[in-house]
Amino acid sequence: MPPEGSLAQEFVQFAVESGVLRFGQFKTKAGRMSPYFFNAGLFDDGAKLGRLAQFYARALLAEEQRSGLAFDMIFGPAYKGIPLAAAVAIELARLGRNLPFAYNRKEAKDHGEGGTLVGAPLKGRVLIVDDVMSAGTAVRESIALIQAAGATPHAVAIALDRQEKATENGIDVNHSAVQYVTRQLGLKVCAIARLSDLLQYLSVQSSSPSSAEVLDGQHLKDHYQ
Ligand code: OMP
Repeated sequence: MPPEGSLAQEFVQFAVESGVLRFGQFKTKAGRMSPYFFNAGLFDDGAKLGRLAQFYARALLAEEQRSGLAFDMIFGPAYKGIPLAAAVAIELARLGRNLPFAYNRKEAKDHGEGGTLVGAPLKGRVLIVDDVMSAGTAVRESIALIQAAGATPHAVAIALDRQEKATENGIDVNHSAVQYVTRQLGLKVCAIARLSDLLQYLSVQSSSPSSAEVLDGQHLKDHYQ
């Protein structure tokens, strides 16, 4: 579902001003060259993280109104999803929605409580909170983890939907990662902003690269869906 326009514009501006959204030449995890990159790790103080959590919460509440989105708990995939999901859980609790929260370790712990999962037991309809969706690999890993624990991956909240083609076995396929996650895997996707919002933002800014420069990049010709 496309996010609410003004929320998305406000968020893109916040990401650019925080230095989280940058322009240049970047290589993505899927090996694609990109004219921009969103580094959520640069929401690197309490105020920025708190504001970011407010954007996620507003996008989630708008999605709830629009499509009846509902979930029983929050999951943050290691590493970057952990502080994001924690911040969103705190913000939702502040708004009167106190929900269980869990995250994973990348390496299993063989002492103490052991295992790879930390926090509340994974059960019911799980909301995955992560930073960005590009080819959809990260979200598929989270889905597998949640299913293996016997819970239901129900929805994904991301800050930015790059609107790129999904990959299967490392090869681009002819639908977007979000389409793949919604249609094939049956999850709802709630993005604060999408690439189209970034392009709209650039179209009214004079200091940043123009939307045409970004859109005409080879990356988008090859991978934009
Ligand atoms: P997919 O797993 O291909 O969907 O890519 C998502 C992951 O790529 C994110 O969780 C990030 O680790 C990373 N990423 C960014 O953080 N920002 C970007 O702008 C692009 C990527 C990326 O590598 O595609």
